[in-house]
Amino acid sequence: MGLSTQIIAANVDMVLVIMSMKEPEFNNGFLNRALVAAGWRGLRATVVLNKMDLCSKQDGKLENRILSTYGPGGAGYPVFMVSCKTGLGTDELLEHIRGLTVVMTGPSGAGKSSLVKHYNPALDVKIGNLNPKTSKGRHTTVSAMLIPLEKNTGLIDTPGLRMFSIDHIPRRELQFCFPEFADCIGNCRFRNCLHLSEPGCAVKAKVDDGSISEIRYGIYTNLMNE
Ligand SMILES: Nc1nc2c(ncn2[C@@H]2O[C@H](COP(=O)(O)OP(=O)(O)OP(=O)(O)O)[C@@H](O)[C@H]2O)c(=O)[nH]1
Ligand SMILES: [Mg+2]
Ligand SMILES: [Zn+2]
Repeated sequence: MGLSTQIIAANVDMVLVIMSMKEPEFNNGFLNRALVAAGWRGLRATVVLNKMDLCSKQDGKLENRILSTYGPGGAGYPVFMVSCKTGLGTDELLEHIRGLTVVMTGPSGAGKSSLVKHYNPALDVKIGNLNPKTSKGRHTTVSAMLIPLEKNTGLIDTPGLRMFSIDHIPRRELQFCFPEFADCIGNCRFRNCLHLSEPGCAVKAKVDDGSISEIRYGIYTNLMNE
């Protein structure tokens, strides 16, 4: 069962992509694909970086890179840095999803069920331990579950995924899954421009002048070349 099946099951307003900073290690490829998949479904997406309590000063560089790539100034997704362990950032996140039904997705072990438990400690939700050798999760949650948090707010816990498949998205449509490209798509010299190496490309021009993140553009071209 993929995200799409779960989304049909409930009227979902937003996808929360829950990634851990560590244990398991932050996974660019997962996040990139999850954001594309959400965009393809026409869903708003929010990035949640969990396990901030495991981060030290040395991780500041990674944090800044993630923020500038995916957050305001980059792709423009809301980014929340949280810890289910200490509660850091979780009030702000709750404020962000208030009144919405949101579905969580993320790698196994990222802390999706822990977030549910944090908001609703009385709930009998299974939290898994990690494989000590790989620091990966053990696929503890096996089916999707809608947890009502407060009036009109619902959080859908789902089984962790190994990877997000975006194979169903036609190549020429991938550009529409990058929200920061939206403003200039249509301004390219060629109508069917794929923003790779065509002359007069408006997307490429924005990359060159720094208004589209070079890292995000690189993510786009890598996914296009796969
Ligand atoms: N240090 C730390 N550990 C956390 C945090 N959040 C969750 N964990 C731990 O991460 C492990 C996995 O947590 P789960 O909530 O079961 O992860 P999940 O994303 O639901 O995993 P699946 O159900 O397998 O997809 C558990 O050992 C949690 O205690 C956090 O903020 N900090
Ligand atoms: Mg779980
Ligand atoms: Zn173009």
